[in-house]
Amino acid sequence: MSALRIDIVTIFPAYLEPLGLSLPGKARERGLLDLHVHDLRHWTHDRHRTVDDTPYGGGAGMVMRPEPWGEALDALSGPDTVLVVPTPGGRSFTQRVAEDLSEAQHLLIACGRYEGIDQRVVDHAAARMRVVEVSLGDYVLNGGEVAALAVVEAVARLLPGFLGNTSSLTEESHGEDGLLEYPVYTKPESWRGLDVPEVLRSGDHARIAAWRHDESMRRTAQRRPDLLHPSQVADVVVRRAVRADAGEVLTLQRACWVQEALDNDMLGIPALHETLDDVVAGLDEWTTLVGHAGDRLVASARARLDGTRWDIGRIMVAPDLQGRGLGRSLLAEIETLAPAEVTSYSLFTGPRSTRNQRMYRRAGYSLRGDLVDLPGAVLLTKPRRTTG
Ligand code: JD8
Repeated sequence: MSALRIDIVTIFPAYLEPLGLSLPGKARERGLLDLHVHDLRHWTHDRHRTVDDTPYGGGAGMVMRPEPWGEALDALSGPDTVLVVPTPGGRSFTQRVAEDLSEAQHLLIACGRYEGIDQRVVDHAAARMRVVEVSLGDYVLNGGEVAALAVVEAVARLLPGFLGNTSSLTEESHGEDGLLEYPVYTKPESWRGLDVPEVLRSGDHARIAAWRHDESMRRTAQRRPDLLHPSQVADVVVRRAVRADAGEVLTLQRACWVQEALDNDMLGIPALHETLDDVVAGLDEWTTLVGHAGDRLVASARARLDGTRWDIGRIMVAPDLQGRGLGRSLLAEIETLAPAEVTSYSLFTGPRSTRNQRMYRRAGYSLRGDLVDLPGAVLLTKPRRTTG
């Protein structure tokens, strides 16, 4: 098994020195990782070793010049190279992406600075190699180096033969079951009046495993309901709606939209005034999911194609079950039903539906302002993340 080669290009090579320590350091010692850090200025030819210039179209800040990057990528890339470009606009860097990158032969990580790298560098590279643009998270950093540190550490620890017992890989957060990790304890048995849970001292491995799973479920439902399939939240079974569901959907709709109308002082909301026939027509026109807790219909959501946009709507959760993340996981579920041509998702809500807006933002949607064809409603959209 040949080592994974990683080349990192940056104008701050010293920023990557920590990679000589801890995990990546051990991976290098064990010949699992062949890591090289390069100074971009090596590929400049002027006395000032210039890597930036003013932006076309004006605006604040400077942009990284394409020429040094072009020469650097020419020099460092080969047939198996995957170009990894940290950028705020990239797809979220997740455990899945780390697992994907850990199977590559060669990663070339391009760390930008200033306002970013001239777009033609990535466009030119994309015609020659696989390019994966990643974002560490929804906050703004000053450059790509921090993301490069995270990518190398997350990938290095997945390299075969790196972790002594791979079982810990499956049990950790975002591991195989995608749940958050359970709480961990070590000696002493009692500390400052706080005791280690009895079950962990019982030696009963079945009980311990069950306790740990329940703790993971509880934490995930509380902190990251988006990581849960709807069926894991409140034991709700989700399926495609059929005409026979119309009556219950109408009931749920009325129940949910009374609150929405009151919150937004918008008694004119169409959903509140639809008839059973309207709902049946809607079930024919929209891709609709319904969620049942036992035989009670407790949630629904729908979507339809609008050009290349997956227009999502009517995300409804029975009032007594709201706040558990069911709406969030139903939204994630209906996003997965988007046809191939879809490039973005859209939904709208009331200008004063702050809880809805907060949930949509947490799900990656951005406010796009007022909805022209529904006065008083606000539009939110999210780009569809393409698998790099
Ligand atoms: C690469 C330049 C700075 C970004 C003007 C501030 C990743 N999650 C993340 N947040 N920010 C980055 C990131 C920021 C970068 C570069 C990654 C290259 N900047 C720019 C645009 C606004 N300055 C990131 N991964």
